[in-house]
Amino acid sequence: MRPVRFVTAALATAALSLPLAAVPAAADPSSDQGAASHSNARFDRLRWAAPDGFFVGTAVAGGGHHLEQDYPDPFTSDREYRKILGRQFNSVSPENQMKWEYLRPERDRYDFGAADAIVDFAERHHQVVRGHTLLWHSQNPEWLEEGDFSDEELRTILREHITTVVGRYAGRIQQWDVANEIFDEQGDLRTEENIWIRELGPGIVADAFRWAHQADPEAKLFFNDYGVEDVNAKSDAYYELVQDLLEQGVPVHGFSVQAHLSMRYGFPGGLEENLRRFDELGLETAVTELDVRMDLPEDGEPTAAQLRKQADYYQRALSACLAVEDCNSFTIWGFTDKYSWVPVFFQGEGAATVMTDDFRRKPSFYALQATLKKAKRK
Ligand code: 9MR
Repeated sequence: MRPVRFVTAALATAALSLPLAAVPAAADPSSDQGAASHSNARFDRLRWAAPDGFFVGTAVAGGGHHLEQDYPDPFTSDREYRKILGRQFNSVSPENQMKWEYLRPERDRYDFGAADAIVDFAERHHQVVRGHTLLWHSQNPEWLEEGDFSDEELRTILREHITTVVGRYAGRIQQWDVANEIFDEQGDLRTEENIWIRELGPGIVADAFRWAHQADPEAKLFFNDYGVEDVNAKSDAYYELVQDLLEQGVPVHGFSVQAHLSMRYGFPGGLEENLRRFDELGLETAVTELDVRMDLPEDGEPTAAQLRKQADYYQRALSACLAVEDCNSFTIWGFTDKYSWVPVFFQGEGAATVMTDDFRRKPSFYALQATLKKAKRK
């Protein structure tokens, strides 16, 4: 079968007709000297298209579901993947490599190997890093979840973890997802699932922010969750909590929406309004894990209409963020379908990212690129 070329003629011409003078000349380590394909040209990159001070990021594939797939570790083994990662983005988020189960194989042993490699890569490529995550109910090591600790011990374990991890990367991580997914769909705290809240009470969340702030006063500290794109019970719960914490002087700096979207549902039309109400509280906001999954036809290939609809979701999510003053960070949860978590977790769904398995650009890639360029010109 002939591979579909997703480049529309109009977009390709627009990109190629840019004056060469518009292309910055400074050399950087992500320079694509020697690369033949126009798709690697500097002016063609999302990070170049982004307005000043706006970060366009991706998750860095590794750990988690990747371990069960029949390919080697993407970040360390896939050269093509690494090239695109370094060239297209100016922000990266470890997909799994900074979660507890990776950083803390044992109570008294940290393993920073994979996380360090990502932070080093990011610095070489002039990228910022979003740290993910410090307090969560999932992907915790067994010794922690099954351990028999007193409240005091648990508190010490969390405090040491945050101090050690945030301290290690102090000055090198732009934003931390301090607390991840602490509310359920109804807007109730996960008092059963989340070991910290269950054992130590809700006040531990504020402490986590305080400890993180002590360890790195520069890093912006975020609440991060899925299903909070719209104004709804869950995002209302964050809105209340954040106001309460700010009144107490707790160092909370940001609220971020993951945005794992599905074409089975309409686009969350309240996204901009929702981000704006947090912005008006004085917080930064961010889109941290965008992908847009779809039901795949029998042959596994999305139709042109599906790809157009997907591009529209990507464009609207980015536009909502760009429209809100302090929404400066926009991250997609992987850039190639090859490594997406979606088909592993949702049977029959997939094609959720902006590039095909073999890194061909989908309409959603061009939608992001065009939207960034338009914002840059303003
Ligand atoms: O993409 C991650 C995948 O590799 C892991 O197997 C999975 C395990 O929970 O976590 C995925 O990332 C999640 C992120 O850390 C938090 N928000 C939801 C993401 C998708 O599940």
